[in-house]
Amino acid sequence: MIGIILYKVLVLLQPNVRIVDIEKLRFPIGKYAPGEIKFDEIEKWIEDIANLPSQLLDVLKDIDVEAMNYTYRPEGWSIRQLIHHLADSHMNAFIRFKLALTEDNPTIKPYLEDKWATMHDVKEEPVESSMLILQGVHARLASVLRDMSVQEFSRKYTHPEHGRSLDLAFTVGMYSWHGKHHLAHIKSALKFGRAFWN
Ligand code: NI
Repeated sequence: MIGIILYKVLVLLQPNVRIVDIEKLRFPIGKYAPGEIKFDEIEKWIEDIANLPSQLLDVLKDIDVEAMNYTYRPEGWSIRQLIHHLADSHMNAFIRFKLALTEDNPTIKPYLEDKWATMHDVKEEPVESSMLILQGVHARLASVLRDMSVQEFSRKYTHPEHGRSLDLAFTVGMYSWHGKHHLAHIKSALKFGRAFWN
């Protein structure tokens, strides 16, 4: 609430500045919408996934505890929540890849990310534990992905919410995008500072 009021004040104080587009704050790198996927693209996505933990550590290295509360849009998640959310999401991702590589089109278990993101461990705990999770999970996931044959990227799993099967090529791209998407949120939050404080 306070974040929204501050945001409106900020906009009112800067009438000449183009009103910040909330959609742009929400999707700083755009949405994930791959065209026809080529194998060299997949190789790049795998490296994105391998590199995410070190990129996060780099962005976080000089920030203090207070800055962990900064958010990238009014009512958006804090930097602390974003890091813990990445750990929650990518632990699930790792399991989805392993299931799809060892079972025939398994149905995966979705989870309610908004509810996970407002639990005590995500809202209050320091991010070090999730940085360790991300370092471990991304090292393991990169190892799985680098060992996959071209054919294995066509393996599928079923997402019961969408009611459709997704293949692993699409999914590698999705998690590469997901890491960059939230990394961009963290960079925005650091830029905006207390503007959207909540
Ligand atoms: Ni997310």
